[in-house]
Amino acid sequence: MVKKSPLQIARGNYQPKLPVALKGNVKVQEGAATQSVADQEEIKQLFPNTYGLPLLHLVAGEAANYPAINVGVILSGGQAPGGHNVIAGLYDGLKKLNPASKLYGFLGGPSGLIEGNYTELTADVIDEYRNTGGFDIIGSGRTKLEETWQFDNGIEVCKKLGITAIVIIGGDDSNTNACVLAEYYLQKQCGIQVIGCPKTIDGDLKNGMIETSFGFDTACKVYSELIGNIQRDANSAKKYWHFIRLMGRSASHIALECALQSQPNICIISEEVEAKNMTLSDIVDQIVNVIVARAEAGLNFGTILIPEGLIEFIPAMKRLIRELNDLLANNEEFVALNTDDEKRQYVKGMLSPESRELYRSLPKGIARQLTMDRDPHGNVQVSQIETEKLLIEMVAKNLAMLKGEGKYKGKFAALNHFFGYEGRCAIPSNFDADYCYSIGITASHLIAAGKTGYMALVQNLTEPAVDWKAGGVPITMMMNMERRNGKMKPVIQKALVDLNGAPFKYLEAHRAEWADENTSYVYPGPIQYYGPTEVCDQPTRTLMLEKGRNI
Ligand code: FBP
Repeated sequence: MVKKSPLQIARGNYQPKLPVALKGNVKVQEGAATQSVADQEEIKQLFPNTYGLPLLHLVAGEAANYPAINVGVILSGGQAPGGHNVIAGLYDGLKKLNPASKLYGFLGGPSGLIEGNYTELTADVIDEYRNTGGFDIIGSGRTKLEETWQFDNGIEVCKKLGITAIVIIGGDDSNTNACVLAEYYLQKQCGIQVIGCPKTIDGDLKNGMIETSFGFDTACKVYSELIGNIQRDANSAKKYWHFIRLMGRSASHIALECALQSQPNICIISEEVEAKNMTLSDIVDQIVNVIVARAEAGLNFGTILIPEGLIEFIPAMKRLIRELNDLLANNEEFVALNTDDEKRQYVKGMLSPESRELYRSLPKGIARQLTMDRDPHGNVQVSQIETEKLLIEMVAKNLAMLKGEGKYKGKFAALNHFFGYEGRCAIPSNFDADYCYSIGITASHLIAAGKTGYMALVQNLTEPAVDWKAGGVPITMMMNMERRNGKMKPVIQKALVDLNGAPFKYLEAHRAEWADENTSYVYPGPIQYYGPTEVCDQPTRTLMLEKGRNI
């Protein structure tokens, strides 16, 4: 018998709150036809069968008889709190429509579909995982579904299991692949529907339709608790500057949300760095100015939040990374080189003069990290690049110089942290538990209505769950053309921090006050699952501000 904590046991019995439209019988209503957010002609040509589909709304309907169906579900990419509840919602939704329906889980991510690794998800299994964090129910993976042989293998595997619909729970790249798969299966007329669900702690899968991806809420609450704890420690010991790097890939949504929750002394936003064309030394100067000012007030401590993708947004660095991406894509010559030094020399020989200069100036460790394997989607693995250490090194040098000139009299002792994996499998907050369960139920209705190429949609998320609205958005609607691995590809447009948006404006309006000697730290404390709704059910500050609410 597996031992469980009291909270695990209690969460097993938690019944997620549902929007009123998903509680009883449901029908799917078609709304307006759609078009892609950009590059309409190219996307239409690439997706002739799934382009321009209408929006879908789930509304109260009559009782109806649905045939039993077999569905396969895939967890794709990085873990995000709430994935198990999407699966539980999907299971409950399918069983409610017809108890003879079956749900299969493909193991280890998309490769489970291609290789035919699966398990049937029965009531016993689902009950074990309700309201839990993690993706361990079936595991996840980053295999990219893009080759026709993979799609054809998928058809064979589905035929064997009688599966007529696949649900892919993933981020922007995985949902792009879901759409490619939906289009291919329609072209082949093989009778397999594909539905996507918006997952990622990074918060960058959002747009006019998707208000937030699931997992962002819980992960940010976990990191904000830790940042708050560090701030209490800093304010007690008064001797360390904490450089805290936060996950989030390219986008700075996590850093921004954590700043809104905890009010650190400094929060760097990569998108602002790029917009202002800042160099690495501009960023260092900005940090140094705050440290010197606080030191003058006798405060030799503080907190600095750094988004993990920062390095990609420093314009010169961005050029370097673009050159490296093109240079290293399918480059067998590079792969065949044995030592780091050989690789370094090879890369230096191939770069443009400006990028070569920058590459040479970087500490060897960082330069090596930039040439490490891309993920299967062609992204630099920014979680492996220790920008916080690079900044500490550069800030320390700068302060030592100022000390020599008599312009800085403080003491600088720095500690580095990286928060990412700590939050990805946390027990989902009430928000994520409810949101994910609703997404799963929504997916079951889209399947029952015979839809394909859609993402399950739950909106109106700053209202109580009972007032949320459910539906479906054609995935092609969210697409544009982008350069990946050296080629133009159709992809779901990533949402970066909008510098004109309310969350960034709030940071901008308050950061001088947070940086100064009147330390204004907030200590969010741990996620609360039971208690008053204003403590337990609040969405992120980002979502509140984006919806015009006060925080
Ligand atoms: P997804 O985009 O797949 O949701 O990944 C989220 C993330 O946690 C990023 O924030 C991070 O850069 C990356 O995954 C780390 O990847 P890995 O789990 O492969 O180390």
